[in-house]
Amino acid sequence: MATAPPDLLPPIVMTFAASDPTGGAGLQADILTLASMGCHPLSVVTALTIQDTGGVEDVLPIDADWVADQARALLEDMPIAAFKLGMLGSAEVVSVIAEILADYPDIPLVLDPVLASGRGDALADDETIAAMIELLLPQTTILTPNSLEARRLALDDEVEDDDPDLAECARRLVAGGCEFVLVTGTHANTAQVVNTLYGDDGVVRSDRWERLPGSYHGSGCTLASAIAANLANGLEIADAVRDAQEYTWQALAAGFRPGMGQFIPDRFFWARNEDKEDA
Ligand code: PXL
Repeated sequence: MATAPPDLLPPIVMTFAASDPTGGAGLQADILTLASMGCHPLSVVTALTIQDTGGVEDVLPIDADWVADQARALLEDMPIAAFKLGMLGSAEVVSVIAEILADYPDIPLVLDPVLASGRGDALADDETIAAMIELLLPQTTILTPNSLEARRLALDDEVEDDDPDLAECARRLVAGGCEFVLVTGTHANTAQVVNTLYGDDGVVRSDRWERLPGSYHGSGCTLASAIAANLANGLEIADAVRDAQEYTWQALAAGFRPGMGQFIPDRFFWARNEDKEDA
């Protein structure tokens, strides 16, 4: 069968994430964001969830061999421009993903360390978190924790009353092997949301955004996928991060509340703007 040359393809991004049937977060959020930003998403399912816009009811991790086989089949068939990792479900799954990624060291990797939902449901156990730090961090181009996740990942269990500030957390995470860390400030008690990108030499850029009212489901997944899409499209890291924040802010500003719980970002806000203006 004839195949299109790579330069005629949209950039292909492979996401490893858990299904969120609401379409708010997780795999569905990644697919919507990547497609909206001009990429073709390949979706490797790491877990299933039962949830509505009010909260997560249950999680079923997918067998690690099934995760590996989903990815390997795609990787042997198609060229990948970027990887994005979200909720991974178990330490075994983290381990097989790390093994696969080690075969593709030149492809940018965005790691969104999903530890809990925005509503507080735990989405990673201690063993999964430890595996992420040990096996994935050293392969990561950019890690995108919120401030709570940054603290959890950077805290030194051996030190009594360890209380690093966010800059120190970022320094430790870069020392742990990732190239860049974008710490998001949605959980901070500040008038504006401040997101800060750190690299080897400290702060690379810091961006401030008007804090939107309401509680959003899937903002972190949207931001991390948008960064992956921008890297796949060839942007440098600082530009990829800036543009992805702009995209995410607009998706949140256009968010809607389809049920009784959280708001969902509208990742296709640009496709609907004209209708709104005409109305
Ligand atoms: O927003 C983080 C997240 C990621 N992935 C899945 C989720 C959530 C939050 O609920 O359900 C599947």
